[in-house]
Amino acid sequence: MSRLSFNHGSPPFVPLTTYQAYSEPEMVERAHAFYESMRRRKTIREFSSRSVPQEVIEACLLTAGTAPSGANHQPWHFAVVSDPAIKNKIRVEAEIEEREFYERRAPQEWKDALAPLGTDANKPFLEDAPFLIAIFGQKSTLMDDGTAVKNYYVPESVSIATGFLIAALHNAGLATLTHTPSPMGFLNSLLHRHDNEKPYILLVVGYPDKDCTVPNIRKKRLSEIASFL
Ligand code: IYR
Repeated sequence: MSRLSFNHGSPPFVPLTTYQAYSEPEMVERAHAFYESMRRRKTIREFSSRSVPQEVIEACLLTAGTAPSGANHQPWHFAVVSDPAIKNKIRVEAEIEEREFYERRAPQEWKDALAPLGTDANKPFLEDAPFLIAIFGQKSTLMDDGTAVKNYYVPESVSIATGFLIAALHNAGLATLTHTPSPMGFLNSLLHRHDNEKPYILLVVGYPDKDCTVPNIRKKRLSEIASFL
């Protein structure tokens, strides 16, 4: 039996009381309304330094924490950074890796793929944006007695929670950038995270700068992303 306290309820099964049913017309309306909201989300790279209430971030993290996960182990940790000194250290370390990436490591094909996005090794948003959320996946959950409980489907679980988080932040009126300095092991030492945790994404969160522009790119049509059999 799992030793994780959050996976032990008494009684072990309870009636489903949270499910909300809608009529078919309501379902259609809600599905379209959510799409109309989500399709306005754009990844941005030019952030305003305007501050964001921490309560908004906290509520969005609670939403992320509702994500499904392997064996309900919830193998994630969100390190929320607003301290300018820590943001500066993250920027310095990230730009070292990014310069290496753009000047040496990245194959030409990868650089060609990134060209339409206009990215480069300079990452001012890591200091401009009010919040950076470093998202870690936990290979195991460390118990108070020092033992470790193995986690399952960690990348899948962390990615789903990250999707929930991005949607929640967008819904709250904030913009994000899913930044992936590679490698980003420096986040463990800067943010004091144990090495059972692997950084997956550095989510940059805030308001768009007033002169923010975005690449003129499109999402695939339904027929390009789905088949019905
Ligand atoms: N990590 C680099 C490169 C980069 C890679 C991909 I794939 C992107 O979609 C965007 C950027 C950077 O952040 O610039």
